[in-house]
Amino acid sequence: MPRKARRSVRPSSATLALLTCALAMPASAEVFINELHYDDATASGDVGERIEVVATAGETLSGYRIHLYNGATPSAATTYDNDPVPAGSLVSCGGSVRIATVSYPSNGLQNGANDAIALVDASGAVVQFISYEGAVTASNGPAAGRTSVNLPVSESSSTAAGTSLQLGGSGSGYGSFTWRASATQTFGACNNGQTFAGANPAPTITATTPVDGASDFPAAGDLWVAFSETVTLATGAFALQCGQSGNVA
Ligand SMILES: [Ca+2]
Ligand SMILES: [Ca+2]
Ligand SMILES: [Ca+2]
Repeated sequence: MPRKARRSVRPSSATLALLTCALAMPASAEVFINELHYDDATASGDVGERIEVVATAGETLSGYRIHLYNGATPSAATTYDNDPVPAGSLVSCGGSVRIATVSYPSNGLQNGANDAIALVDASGAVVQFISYEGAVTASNGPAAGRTSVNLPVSESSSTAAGTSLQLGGSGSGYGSFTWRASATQTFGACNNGQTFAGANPAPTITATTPVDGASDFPAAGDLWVAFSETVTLATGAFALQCGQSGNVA
């Protein structure tokens, strides 16, 4: 009588090697600062100061951090704070993107002139170094020696609370968008007038060992599953289901 056998499968080292080969990110994948608010007219102190980060292919933001630089001396800006970027969530803004927001206490972000923000990835590499109200050169921290890219827009002590500076436009990466003057804030959500091109499709399985329907797979053989992009596998993510048992070679 045929019987079904079912077992959990743990990826072998060979599996991991295959996954590594198959995991090239889409060329358009990019992580950047998408929105910020640092100064407003609230008499008791700025409110709702935040920095939003977007990952255009929905990639993980685990390990990313925001480092803040005081550029009162623009030629030698120094760090005054650094915080982790939260995991964020997937949001559909044309294409599906991951959006995460770092929130600060009142006056947690300095008001310039010349203050800067470094976005740093999990390996410690600076992926973006921008400033507001003037360029700076960092003298310490992860961006040491680098000169910032100054934003073309800024806020002031007369900026309305509840607004922010945001990237707008249509495209797939930072270069496709432009910074816009203060508008109603959209932290954690799609920016005003910003559309990401292309959906972010779910990963697909590109190859397996054994192939579907194989009849001669050894009982102790390694199972391989290759995906079209990076995936994180939970324990027991796969099971081998046999329609019929038989002799083991
Ligand atoms: Ca400052
Ligand atoms: Ca502030
Ligand atoms: Ca937003």
